[in-house]
Amino acid sequence: MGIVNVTPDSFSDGGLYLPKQRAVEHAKNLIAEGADILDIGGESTRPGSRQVSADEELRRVMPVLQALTDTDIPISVDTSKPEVMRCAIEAGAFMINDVNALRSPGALDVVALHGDVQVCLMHMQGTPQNMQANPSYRDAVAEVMDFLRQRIDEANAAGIASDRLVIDPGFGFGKTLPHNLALLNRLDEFITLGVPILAGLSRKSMLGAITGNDIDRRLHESVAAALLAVVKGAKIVRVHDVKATKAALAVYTAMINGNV
Ligand code: HH2
Repeated sequence: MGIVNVTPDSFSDGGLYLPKQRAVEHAKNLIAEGADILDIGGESTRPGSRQVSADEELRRVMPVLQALTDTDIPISVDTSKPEVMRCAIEAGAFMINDVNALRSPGALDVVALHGDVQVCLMHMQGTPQNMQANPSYRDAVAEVMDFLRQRIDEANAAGIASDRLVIDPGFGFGKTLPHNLALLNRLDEFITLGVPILAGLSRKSMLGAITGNDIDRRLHESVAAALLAVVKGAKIVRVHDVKATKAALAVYTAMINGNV
């Protein structure tokens, strides 16, 4: 899953793809590099980020989504707002990627009403505004799993079948480095929840905390983290650097298959 951030303030590429034409160009580059899904987002969820209105988010996301409907790549829209979800689905989005796991009032209903759209339910402790202030868990892996199990149950109860769901532990969303590392190391335990796992580790500060590298120099760490996530059971990895990630995953796939 290649990331297309149509925002002025995303943590690694804020402002780069805010003009529509640049976002579309970037999206087409990611497709050429081998992305299987694109994830378009119009609101940064970095720690301390400013929330934007639904209107502003729609102004950013919809023209890019509409410009990409002639490509046949599945498009995910990264949003927590029911109004943005509805417009995105009606414009042909294949997935809603919700860092708030459909907890916003009305979100479950919008997705339930549109029977073929997929949805990613992500775990976050707190909100982007306060999540890194003091993340705390008794047992991060158990608590994140419990949360996702409950969100799967809520989605099912609202009429969203499990074959439409993807789960994500939410690396960096209300977690310290040890929490993030435990989640990565034990990602395979999430397989027991019975729906595919998505992992987003690309360029995140947990990687910088390990190597000391700045955001724009975390390619190697990001590729390693994506590969580890896949080895531990992730079916989708959300990345900025598609080409390098695809190359690493090709080596893994060849090893598993015993051939190319
Ligand atoms: N991470 C970010 C945004 N959306 N969605 C899922 N499912 N999983 C993630 O880990 C995830 C996500 C943050 O990364 P990015 O989009 O690059 O930055 P920003 O939120 O600042 O736009």
